[in-house]
Amino acid sequence: MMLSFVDSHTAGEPTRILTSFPSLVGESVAEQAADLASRFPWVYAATLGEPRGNDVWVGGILLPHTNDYDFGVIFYNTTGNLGMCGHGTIGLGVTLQRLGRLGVGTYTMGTPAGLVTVNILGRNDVSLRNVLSYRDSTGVACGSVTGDIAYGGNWFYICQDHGLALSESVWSLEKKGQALMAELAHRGITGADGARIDHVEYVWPGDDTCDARNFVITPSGAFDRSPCGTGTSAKLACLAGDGKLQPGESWRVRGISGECFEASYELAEGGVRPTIRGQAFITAEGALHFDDLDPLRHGLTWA
Ligand code: PYC
Repeated sequence: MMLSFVDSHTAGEPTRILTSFPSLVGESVAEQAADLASRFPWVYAATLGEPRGNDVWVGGILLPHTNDYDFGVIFYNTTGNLGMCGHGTIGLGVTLQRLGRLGVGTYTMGTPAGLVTVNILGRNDVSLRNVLSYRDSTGVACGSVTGDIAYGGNWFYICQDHGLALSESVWSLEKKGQALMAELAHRGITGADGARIDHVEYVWPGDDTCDARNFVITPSGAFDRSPCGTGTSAKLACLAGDGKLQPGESWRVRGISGECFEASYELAEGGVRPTIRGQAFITAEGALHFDDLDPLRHGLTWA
């Protein structure tokens, strides 16, 4: 079996878009994502994990257009499906330009989390108007820290009183973020309707070049090299709730790679609709090979 792909990075965070994939069953993107998980459970580790990648990668399976949207996508990481992915959307926009399928303009994108508007602004420049984002609870204690629980297409625990320093090694921050994520699950702290919190976002004050810095742990346990589009969306919902950012006001967040996303929001029923703008660059394209004779064709997973 062979699958065609295009790779890109958005602020250092890699995205691998599969441009050929067997048809998935389901009316909605959420149903097709469920079909992917049940019939192709190997795809997560095989297309993103070792030996073809590692747990930093986010993948996307491109779905054909329907009457409801111009194109669809199921984002995933090495462990399973993501509801949405902001950096992946910016990477996908640049990938579709590279393939000659999109030019500068505005398009609708179906995702399991809902409809997203994608604006191709230039060759490497993309913005997205994300799904409804909202804060579910504020000041939730977990051990020695407190955090807001908010949704931006995925569920986040957003923590500012962590006492951590950005000068600390990324591996140490990653380990602490993983431990906090495990502690949230252990204590039964969830998003709305018992949704699993699968991202932890540490936030620091900004400086004269940005409004905030962040460091985000993703469901695979790896840290997001970019400022995380869905995490930025969740944070915007919190800033709006606290009256610290007005609708339409620009907010700039710098991720651990040093690159920034520009963000703003509109008020919407039940929350905010964030707009996130960033840049992505193509890094590779080709075909993944899965040789029937290769005992490790479905990738390596470490316990
Ligand atoms: O940019 O939304 C994002 C994202 C989610 C996981 C990794 N990146």
